[in-house]
Amino acid sequence: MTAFDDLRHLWLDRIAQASDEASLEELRVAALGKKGEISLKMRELGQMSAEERQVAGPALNALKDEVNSALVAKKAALGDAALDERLKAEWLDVTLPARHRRQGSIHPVSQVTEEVTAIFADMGFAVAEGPQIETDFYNFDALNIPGHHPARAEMDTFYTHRAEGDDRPPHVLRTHTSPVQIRYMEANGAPCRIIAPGRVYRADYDQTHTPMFHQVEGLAIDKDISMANLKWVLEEFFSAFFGTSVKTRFRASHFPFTEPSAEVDIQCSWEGGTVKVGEGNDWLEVLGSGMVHPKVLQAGGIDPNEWQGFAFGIGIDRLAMLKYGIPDLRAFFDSDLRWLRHYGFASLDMPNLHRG
Ligand code: 2U9
Repeated sequence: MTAFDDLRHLWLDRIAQASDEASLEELRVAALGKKGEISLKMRELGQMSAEERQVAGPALNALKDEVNSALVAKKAALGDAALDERLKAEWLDVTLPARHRRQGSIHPVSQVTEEVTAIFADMGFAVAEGPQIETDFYNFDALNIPGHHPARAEMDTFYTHRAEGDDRPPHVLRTHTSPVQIRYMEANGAPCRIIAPGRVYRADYDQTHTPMFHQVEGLAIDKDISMANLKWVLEEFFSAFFGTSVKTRFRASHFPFTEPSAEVDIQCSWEGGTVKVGEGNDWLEVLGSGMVHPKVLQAGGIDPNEWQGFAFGIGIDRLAMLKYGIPDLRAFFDSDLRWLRHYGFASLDMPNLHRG
């Protein structure tokens, strides 16, 4: 069968010399495709005599199998070689340092809110939250600030717009977080011990006021709570927050929602234009407080003949400025990246809160 031997050598040589997968595919079609040389030879078997076919049939089949195997093997070899080439050309130095990515930072207001929350949580206060857009009932009436009360005007309230013909009183952007506490009293009754941190809004803008700022208010209601408990809680709080023992001074004051009411100063010193908390003979006003007014308890659905409690309100932004020496309140809300990088905190940067 020299003719088949020639054919065999011819195709095995061609396959051996194929340099890429495309030319190998062309060879496969030319040999074994429908009109391929070996396929045509297979068809010729039909015209052969039975004796001739008995010899040529198995030889052609063997040739077809051999060429097919050679094609498969060559295809795998070409694939391996291509992969080797790529692996040689493409490489990665896994020892190189990672590309630098700038990290964001925690805003001082968020940081201080976390710190304040952690300290009060330690004293058994839960955190309550509520809507920033309120009805005038929750923001004012329930807090003993009726329509004609001067405090309404004093609070520089932002009012929402009402559609023509809608005579309901407009909603307001809450001017304090007190409505959160009214809602909490309504929902949970007494006793209670909560703080309400969050954003509040007043139409006021100058060096010490921004139209949005942050407060944390506290409320503790029980059968025998007094101003003495309030003083202890506040001194405990300030000492933990500033990391040093801090004395407080209560001055009689007036708020519609508390009776009696007190403004609270913390002990500080002024030296070279900088204020230091917890030392010296000066005083710094930082918060308002008092015993919750009976009408306010009533508005929250709590019987003032059975329960009483204290409440207080602190500006968070002011606390942040004091603790971290930040001079300008307005910079808090400028979103200046250089400022944020300078005054911002790393995500796990929780100071050791001093327990006195
Ligand atoms: C309820 C009852 C009473 C919260 C209080 C103050 C006094 C106060 C200011 C401090 C600095 C606001 O951020 S600030 O400008 N707050 O002086 N806040 S008593 O009294 C409440 C709250 C809720 C139910």
